[in-house]
Amino acid sequence: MSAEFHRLGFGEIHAISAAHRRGIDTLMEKVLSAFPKMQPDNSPDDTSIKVAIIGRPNVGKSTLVNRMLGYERVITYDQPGTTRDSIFIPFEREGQLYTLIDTAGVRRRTKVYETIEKFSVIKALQAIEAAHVVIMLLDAREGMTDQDANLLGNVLDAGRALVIAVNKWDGLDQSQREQVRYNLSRKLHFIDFAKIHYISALHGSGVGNLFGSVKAAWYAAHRQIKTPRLNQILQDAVMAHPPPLIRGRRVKLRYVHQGGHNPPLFVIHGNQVNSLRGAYKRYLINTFREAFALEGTPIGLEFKQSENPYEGRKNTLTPRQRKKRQRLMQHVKKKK
Ligand SMILES: Nc1nc2c(ncn2[C@@H]2O[C@H](COP(=O)(O)OP(=O)(O)OP(=O)(O)O)[C@@H](O)[C@H]2O)c(=O)[nH]1
Ligand SMILES: [Mg+2]
Repeated sequence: MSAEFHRLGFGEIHAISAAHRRGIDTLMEKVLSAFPKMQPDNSPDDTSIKVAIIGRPNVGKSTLVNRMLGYERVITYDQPGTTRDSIFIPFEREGQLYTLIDTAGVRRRTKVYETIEKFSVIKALQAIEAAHVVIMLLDAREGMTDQDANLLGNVLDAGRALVIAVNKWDGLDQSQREQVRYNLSRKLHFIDFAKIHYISALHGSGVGNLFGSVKAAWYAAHRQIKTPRLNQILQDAVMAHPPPLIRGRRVKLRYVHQGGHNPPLFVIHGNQVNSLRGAYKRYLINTFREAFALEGTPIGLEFKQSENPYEGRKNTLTPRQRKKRQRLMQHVKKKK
């Protein structure tokens, strides 16, 4: 049957059955492949820093994108839901290539908007995935809501470099500003690595400074640190504060190397390392962060028992981040 159609010379022929959904997927793939991809792919010649701007509807994401670009590229409007889909915009600033990703605001969960809500969350997650650095935009007049905390949790889960920008700073008087600063510093206590900027996307104040933090965060996330330097810092840290005794034996941290980047992952070999608690891990993370100026990026730690290097090969990054997220959520809900 197909062969007969072929003879007519129409080009490629797909045999389908619409009623039985046979061959439809292949057909759709073929049809869609003819269209250009919506997103720039991660080709090696794309050296731009990809920056996703995320936040609730109407916080001023598109206004910020325009302000960073220096011209009106995307539509802004005083109504939630103005931006409907992620938009990738390449541009250059002071010799550095960037791709800004304007995203649709993540909506509150309601029955009526359920489909839109799901769509916007999926789109935001994809933008976070596609980005090197996320700028999380908050509304100064509303502070950090549960929705913001959820979204931040997603950024932490993805291990993305992060800059926080508190927008609409122009509308606040001095005492309101102090109040906002105070509330946020308490609520963002668990994300101590991210720089916080107070900006007005509308008037432009503070926007220029974002680029410095974005670049620093990108650099920190991609940095490769030499093993001897790492070990020197580890030994100094252990000397200054020895790890705890477990069942009468001291936990030994013998050796460290970098196991990955974006985010940086440090793999530490030693004895009884699985008994190490959160406080000591945080101490090590803070020490590495300070020693190597790892600003704006989460840091992962992985521990390996020296006796058997293949035992307990576990990536502690994701559970840590999940815990961190839980703590953050509890914290936010408590403070409400
Ligand atoms: N006062 C003040 N208003 C701002 C600021 N930034 C944005 N706005 C206003 O906030 C409204 C929403 O701005 P948008 O940039 O469209 O917001 P958005 O986050 O892109 O919204 P969605 O696309 O719907 O998610 C507009 O009326 C902006 O003029 C700011 O810094 N100060
Ligand atoms: Mg918008």
